[in-house]
Amino acid sequence: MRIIGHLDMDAFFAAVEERDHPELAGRPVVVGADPAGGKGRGVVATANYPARVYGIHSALPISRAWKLSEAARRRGRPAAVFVRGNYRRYAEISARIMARLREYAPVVEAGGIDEAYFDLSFAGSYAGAAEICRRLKEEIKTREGLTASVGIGPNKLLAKIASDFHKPDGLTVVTPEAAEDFLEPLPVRKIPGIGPKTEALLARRGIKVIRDLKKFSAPELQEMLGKWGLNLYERIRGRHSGPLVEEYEPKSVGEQETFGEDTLDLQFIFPRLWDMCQEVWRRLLAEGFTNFRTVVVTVRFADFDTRSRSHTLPAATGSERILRFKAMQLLLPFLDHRENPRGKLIRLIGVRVEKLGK
Ligand code: TTP
Ligand code: MG
Repeated sequence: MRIIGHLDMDAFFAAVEERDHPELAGRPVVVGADPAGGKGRGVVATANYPARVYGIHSALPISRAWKLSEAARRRGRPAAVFVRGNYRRYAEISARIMARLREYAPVVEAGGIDEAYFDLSFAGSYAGAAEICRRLKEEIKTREGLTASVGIGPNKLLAKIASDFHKPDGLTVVTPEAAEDFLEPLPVRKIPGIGPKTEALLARRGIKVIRDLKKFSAPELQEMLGKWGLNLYERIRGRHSGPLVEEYEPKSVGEQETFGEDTLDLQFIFPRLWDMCQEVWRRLLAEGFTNFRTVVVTVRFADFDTRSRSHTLPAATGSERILRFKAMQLLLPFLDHRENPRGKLIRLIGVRVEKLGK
């Protein structure tokens, strides 16, 4: 019998800030870019639960978060505290939590800075697995002063959906027998892989919850969503065979920057791109890699329309010069009629390398 756990820290960055700064306790906290009195241009990394009550959440423009906080203040509610965030510190704490987790389970797959899958099959039963997770949560609480939510299920898919089911400080167990009933009332968006676009496409056909999706045959789903429809047919029935991938290797190294103002000024943009490539290169080496094969450039226009272009080289290269050259080649079409016929101004650019090698 396969039993998989998924752990996800609650409001991770914000929870670390609250713990490190007791004066923040109980207040709405927003970690992210400088709001600059409502004129700030980056985004929210995360918000704690009191701030989420105001409608503030990850990836929201920081200026919107500021307005929501101000609106709350005018209603007599406490204004949010905006914190820049200390990413190195979050990474350190994450590494410590992952190390603790490895003492509880033999196989751990780190899925991101604040989440991991782990194999609990050795527990022999769901009750045994739940007991292990209760102790793990307790240890994280006492030793790190942070709460985590954990899900347990027959595969990664169900474990992940279960960890999200009851937050914060939750523990949700979904046995194989209960899996289909557990999934049916959930919004389709809860299935990893269904993003806002697929959600909207399905909503137009009146499909809101997983139960609605189950009315369609596998070929019908394929018709609707392409190849991924077949995969989805299995997923909404709780079936998923993905193995845990233990060795954690960064899949990519990237940098991005939101400009102080929207621009199409090449004299401004190119040096920024240059610096970003330099920083990507520095981090690639710092992570122990020496080469890459793929370069990705992302552009976000002033209207938030966001696009990426990538190029994979025929062979890996260890040249920073080639990184700069390729990044520039990928960016250029966004600056002229090829990808930007209406001359929209650019808000953000990003550079990322993938297919890393040593
Ligand atoms: P999440 O686990 O998605 O969010 P969370 O831990 O803040 O809140 P929850 O209780 O709902 O799990 O992401 C983990 C951290 O990753 C989060 O604290 C900040 C960072 N992050 C970003 O920087 N930008 C983002 O868009 C998201 C989603 C997360
Ligand atoms: Mg989290």
